[in-house]
Amino acid sequence: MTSRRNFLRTAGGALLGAAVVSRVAQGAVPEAPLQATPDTQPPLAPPSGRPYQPVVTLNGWTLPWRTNNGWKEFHLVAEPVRRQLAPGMTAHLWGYNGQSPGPTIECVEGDKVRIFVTNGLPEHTTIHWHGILLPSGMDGVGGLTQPQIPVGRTFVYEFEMKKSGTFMYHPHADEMVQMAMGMMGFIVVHPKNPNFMRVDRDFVFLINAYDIEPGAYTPKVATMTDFNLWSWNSRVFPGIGHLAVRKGDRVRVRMGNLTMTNHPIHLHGYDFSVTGTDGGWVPKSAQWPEVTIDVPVGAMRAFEFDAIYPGDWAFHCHKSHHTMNAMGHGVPTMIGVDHRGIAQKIIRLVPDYMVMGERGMADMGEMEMPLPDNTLPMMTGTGPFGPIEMGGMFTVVKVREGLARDDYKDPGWYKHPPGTVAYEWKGAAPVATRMAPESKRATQTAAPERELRVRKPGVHSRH
Ligand SMILES: [Cu+2]
Repeated sequence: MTSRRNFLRTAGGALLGAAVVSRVAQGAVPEAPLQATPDTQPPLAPPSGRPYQPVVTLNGWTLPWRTNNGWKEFHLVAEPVRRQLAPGMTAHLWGYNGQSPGPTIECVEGDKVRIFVTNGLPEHTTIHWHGILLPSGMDGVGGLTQPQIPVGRTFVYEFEMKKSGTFMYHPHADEMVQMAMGMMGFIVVHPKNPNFMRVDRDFVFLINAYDIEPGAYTPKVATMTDFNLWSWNSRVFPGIGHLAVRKGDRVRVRMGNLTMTNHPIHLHGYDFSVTGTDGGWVPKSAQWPEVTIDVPVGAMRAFEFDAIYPGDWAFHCHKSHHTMNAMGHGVPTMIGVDHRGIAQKIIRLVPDYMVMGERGMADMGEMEMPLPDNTLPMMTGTGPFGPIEMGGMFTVVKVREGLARDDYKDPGWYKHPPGTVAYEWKGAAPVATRMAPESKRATQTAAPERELRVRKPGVHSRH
């Protein structure tokens, strides 16, 4: 984390000149810490106030605060940021305090919070506190409950956290653009009683999506549903952090969806209980079991499980397009098409043309394909047994024996006990009974003429 003092010094005149700031008795705006790395940061244990089990933000961090006369004071700076989506691709986004999403805000039920929001964007903004019960004038809807925050100015939001739970923040100003550019953040309000809904590990992330042409840096802001980068906290596999879990821990995962479509989020190896939404905690008697939880648009879900099964457990969105990166978008289906002869002719005209997909697309997982600068292969990542063939919304929950209570480092790949890995049959091959092959079927007398339209892979059309 770097100091924001330089920023405050240069922008100080504008900050202190804002009328809203002078209403605060203490006058000075708290420092706005800045995060320079997209790596998952260790949980921030509360230095003061009521105790709680802090959360871990996947590829993110928690915003430090100061206490001032009974108020917890935070400072968010909305600004353009550069976010690495995964090694090999950086996006030019808008976010808060150096990253997109912005830092997670953590506090405790009953806390009075004062959040300073400085606008370092090229246009006005606001912040809406999604799910928080607060005075109407603090709700952050530009034009409806407050004037927009002009460029270079700082506004102050003050409210009491009336209930614990899972919430988020995002602009309610030029919303389509500002959310497509990555402006959002997580809010966790911990229960006053630290034993209520207590867990040992508590992971949070926002589900977001971008449309960035291979080779470009800035998202297309008018895309409605056809995004090509499906991300968790503005990261895609293999850039999404692992969830390191100690065997025996009670684990909670909380997610919020700020994309234009629902995401059925699936965890392997476990069944889990749905324990919360952005509306509140689900009472024990009403919790229900799942292995996939659908997170609707503009909604949040929390689920919990006891980590009793060690292993490397895949954790991903179950829409298979959402576990592909940009180069997988708009690729024509070639399965069953024999284009040996035609490929030779095309290569004479387009030397870098590649034949692909005629036997499925698994080859893409290991293929060294020439990519434009600043994009990612459609499926990527390597595991202990070879290419993982995933992208987008995919990561691994790594349940291990003997981790320290506060150890979230990547424990490496799981060492399977002998005799517990799927294996190849080496005995005599059984004789399979099959339908007659297509060519021998009586009805098929002549093969139909095939008309073949060949497109180069990765063409992103129909927008
Ligand atoms: Cu999805």
